[in-house]
Amino acid sequence: MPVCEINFDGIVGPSHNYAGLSLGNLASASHAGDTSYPRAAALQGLAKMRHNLGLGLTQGFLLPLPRPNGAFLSAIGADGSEDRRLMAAAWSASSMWTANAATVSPAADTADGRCHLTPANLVTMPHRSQEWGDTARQLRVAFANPAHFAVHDAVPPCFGDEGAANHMRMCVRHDAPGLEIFVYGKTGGAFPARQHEQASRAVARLHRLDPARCLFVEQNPDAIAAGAFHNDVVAVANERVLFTHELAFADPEGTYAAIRAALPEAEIVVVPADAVSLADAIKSYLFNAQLLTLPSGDPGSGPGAGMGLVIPLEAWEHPRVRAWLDGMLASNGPIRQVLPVDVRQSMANGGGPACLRLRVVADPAHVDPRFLLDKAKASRIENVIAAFWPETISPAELGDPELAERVVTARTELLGVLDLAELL
Ligand code: SUG
Repeated sequence: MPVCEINFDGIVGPSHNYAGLSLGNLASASHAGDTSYPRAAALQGLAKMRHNLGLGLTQGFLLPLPRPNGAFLSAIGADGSEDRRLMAAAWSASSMWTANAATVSPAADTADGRCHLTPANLVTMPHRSQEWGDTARQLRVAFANPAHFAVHDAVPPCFGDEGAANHMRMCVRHDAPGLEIFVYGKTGGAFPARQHEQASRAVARLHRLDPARCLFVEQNPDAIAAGAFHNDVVAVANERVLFTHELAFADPEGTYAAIRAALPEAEIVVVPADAVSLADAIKSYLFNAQLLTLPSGDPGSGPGAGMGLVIPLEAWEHPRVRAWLDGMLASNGPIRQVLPVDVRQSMANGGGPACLRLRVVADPAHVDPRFLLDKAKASRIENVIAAFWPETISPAELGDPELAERVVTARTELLGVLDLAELL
């Protein structure tokens, strides 16, 4: 099979809830305390995967992590007197946002010709800092072939790393050598800068990237302060195209010039703040989109032709964003299609279509097939979700032993139908 981009979506876990745990993530804060719909959330996520599979793309998935996390609760000596937010942290289904699972460098970029993956330590947020050990375990099963993959440990916790959400790769074609762009934050006003420069640099070294084909770029502090807690809330790249808000980077012109110097084929689509303000971009999640090279795209017009932008419905329904998108489509630029999807349950926690997927450029034949989706497997997953995922969870229920048992059973059933019980 040829090397291609495989999107690994996180299956939304049965404990999905709104606890308002992520400072700096405006959606998480504004939905704190709401009742969540885990079953609907997981079905929305699955529908997005089916949608992309239907475009003729290769689709994979990653499993929800074990929750509630008893090891975390014992490590903090939980006895009921602890802050409720710590209980909520142990129940979080945040591993659904697999853009934060790891940073991935395809084989074409690395000195040893293997695809390298480094799980993100996610240390800035207590609920997310618990993910990486189980994520690494899972990645080591999915990408077990040592001839083709290297799965590292996370970088040390003194450097915050948020994974692929702060990493973009540009290239003429997915299987060609790429320019890897690491976006870090220094400050974000009242909000934390979650990606540290030294974490990005460590990942680039671990992945044995060519320093001449790496860029380290500072995120605009104003963007973080406005709620862009990850760079993928304000920019997304695919092959030769960068789709970005004008205010995404601290030094936009310097960033574009460096990209063009390293990749003369680069096409940079900048959305100006007077058309879509930073606030509108963050509210609508226009940029938290999957920018995809469509297999059905215009053959013959060169590499990267026929790109589609999978956006959340919230962006499609936003009048100023819609006006900009209509203009973009009419201009016949590199992005030819806009494809809205409904991931509202995830969006209410600040996770759009791009947050829900981890991109791995590789030959699908080298990946453990149990992590790849087809129609029949999608139906099996759907049946388990429909039968076992709780319909609703209110934050007050977190900690309830009966609900804990339901959540554990739901995940066990899922792993069973996927023949992945070794990850229990
Ligand atoms: O880390 N939300 C996630 C959203 C992650 C989005 N990912 C990307 N942009 N790639 C976060 O802030 C909310 C959980 C809560 O409040 O219950 C949360 O963790």
